Amino acid sequence: MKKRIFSGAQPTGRLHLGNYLGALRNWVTLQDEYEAFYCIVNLHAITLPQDPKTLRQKTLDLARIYLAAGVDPERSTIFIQSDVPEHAELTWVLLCAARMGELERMTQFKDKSQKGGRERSSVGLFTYPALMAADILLYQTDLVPVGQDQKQHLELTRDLAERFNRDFGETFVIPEPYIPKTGANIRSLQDPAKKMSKSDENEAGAIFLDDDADAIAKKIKRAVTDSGTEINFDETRPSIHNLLTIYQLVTGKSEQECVENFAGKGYGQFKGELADAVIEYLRPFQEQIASIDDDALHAFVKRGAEKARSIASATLSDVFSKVGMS
Ligand code: AQP
Repeated sequence: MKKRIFSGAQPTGRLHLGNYLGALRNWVTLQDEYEAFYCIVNLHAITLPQDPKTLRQKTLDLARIYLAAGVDPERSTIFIQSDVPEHAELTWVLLCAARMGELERMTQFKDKSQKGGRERSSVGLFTYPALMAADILLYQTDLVPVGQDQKQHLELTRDLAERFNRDFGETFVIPEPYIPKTGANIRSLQDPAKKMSKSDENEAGAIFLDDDADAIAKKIKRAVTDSGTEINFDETRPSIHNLLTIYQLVTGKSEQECVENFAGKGYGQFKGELADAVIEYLRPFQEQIASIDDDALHAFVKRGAEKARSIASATLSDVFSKVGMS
């Protein structure tokens, strides 16, 4: 029996190179070895205000992105979260197991509620980690490939599962995080103190997956650099470290090969080569996107939801029975 993985992305904004290098790329590699479930987490998306028409379109577009990135619907289950009502139902049970103090410690809520203020933030944004825990635990997931920003949520998921197992008897598999050593924390091109993010107001900080060659080259040219001239993996020079990490991931070179490649070269030449490498890396993905039609997508996600439900409903009925529901 293959071990199981679960991961997802929100159909919000435009996906960027951080999402690709930190998550999607690994989903594709892991689908050979694991039984994979890749969800489009549209219930998470409405924790912040969304335009309904745009959300519906982006939900299908995200399925297209999964496929174009190389997720194979014959090997992996691709589905839309709201098509499997068990996600919302298990969330309620987990919310009753979670403590206010635990949720109050989540840094993502602190970050995301900053803009509009805590008082005006939705309760859904506050309880987001319990929904994420339900996503993972419903599938008795062994491994969760995510970027560094989701580490704390995954720790909470493990705590909730352990607590439930202790209180009601063995129910959930305790999931392990899969956070890649390189690429789990791609930084903004404009401010390396911040992660590359869909919701960053400064669009120059992110390379979006649908940026054309011209836009990619311009953003890399304008990327901030550190003082000094050397191009190496020095953690105290986060801008160059970030750019070189991107170069390493898109070329598949080792750290040493990257450093040797740029020895004695200036920032201008480095940025030019980096831009060419990113453009080439994204080209097959961008060509593939255009060839996937909506009918095929509808069929994949429908089939995916049926498969997902067959597993999710078994877990939920076990949980309901253990907590005393008929
Ligand atoms: N900068 C990043 N570097 C590496 N991995 C990243 N991920 C996100 N940003 C980076 C990973 O991408 C997966 C899908 O993310 P999501 O759709 O759930 O969005 P998010 O984590 O909330 O981050 P975004 O994409 O920047 O969106 P906003 O701006 O809304 O916060 C996850 O595995 C995530 O870890």
